[in-house]
Order: sequence, then structure tokens, then C-alpha cells
Amino acid sequence: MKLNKKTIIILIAILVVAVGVIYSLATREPAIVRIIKGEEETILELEYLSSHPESTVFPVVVRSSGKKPVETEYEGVEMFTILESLNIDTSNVEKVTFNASDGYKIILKLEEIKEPKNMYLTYKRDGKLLKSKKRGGNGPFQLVIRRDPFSQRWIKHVNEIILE
Ligand SMILES: Nc1nc2c(c(=O)[nH]1)N[C@H]1C(S)=C(S)[C@@H](COP(=O)(O)O)O[C@H]1N2
Ligand SMILES: [Mo]
Repeated sequence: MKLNKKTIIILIAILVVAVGVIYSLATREPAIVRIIKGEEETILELEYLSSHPESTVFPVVVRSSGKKPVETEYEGVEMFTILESLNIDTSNVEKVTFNASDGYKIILKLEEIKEPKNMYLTYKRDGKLLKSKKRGGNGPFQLVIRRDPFSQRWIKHVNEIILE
């Protein structure tokens, strides 16, 4: 085979694309949340949330740092409802730790999680799936606290929930 300039450029282009595809597959963040209670681990998948009968759309004002407040609509399921529907026994749980893929962490009391219509694990904003951190979004899952007006305790990129 004659390796002219054009062939070499095409080969390099194929190589670059292949490396890109392999890299993005290898570093792909799966759209799941691991719910851990002692030795038990439950995997929560996006499809489970999005097809949940109690998935709801609710309006909320987002005050992102350095930006004007914006009215948006989030879609998700109440955190306590999720635990109940997964049959996770919370009778002796006191605190709930939310870990995010960027290392951010927040600890909430189970009582707070139980407050009606307050804490939602969300997966859509304004009708679109939440993008991952890598793609510049707040997802794939974000804990939205409706009665936290300045959203400091909202947690982006939630990937682990630990019940203790
Ligand atoms: N995973 C994760 N969640 C987070 C944060 C963060 O750095 N990482 N910052 C918190 C803070 S301080 C605020 S004010 C809100 C909104 O942050 P944003 O305006 O940068 O989106 O998200 C909160 N949740
Ligand atoms: Mo903040």
C-alpha cells in the first residue's frame, strides 16, 4: 500500500476518533445512584426514577451564583418516597449522607428527608434530562430542596446515598 499524505491524514483521523470513543466509554459516568445501608446496596437507575408513578414536575426558583434568579421546572421523586418504594427499612436510620461525583457531600437528618414535598431526587430540568458534570450539567441526578431558597444544600451529581 502506498502511504501518500492523504492516506496518512485519514489514518490519523480514524485513530483520533477511536481513541476519543474509547476514552469516553472508559470514563463514562453511569446514570445510577448507589443507596447503601450497612451491608445492603441498592442500585437506583434513571429508568426507575423516570418511570416512577410518583415522579412529579414542580416549579422552583434557581439562584445560581452570580446569575439572576430563574424560574425553572424540575422533575423528580421525593427522596423518602424513593426509599419506601425500594422497600428500604428506615426505622432505625438517623442520618442520610449524599455524596456527589465531584467530592461534594451533605448530611441530612432522616426527619428532614421525611418533610412532605421538600426533598426531591431529580433527573430532569425544563423537560430535559440533567446532563452530567462532564457535559456541563448538574446531573445526572440532583437533590433539590424546595424550601432551601438559596439552594446551598442542593446537591448536584449525586451518586451515592448512605443511610446510617
Ligand atoms: N456536587 C455539588 N453540589 C453542590 C455544590 C458543589 O460544589 N458540588 N455547591 C453547592 C452550592 S455552594 C450552591 S450555592 C449550589 C448551587 O451552586 P451553583 O450555583 O454553582 O450551581 O449547589 C450546591 N451543591
Ligand atoms: Mo453556594
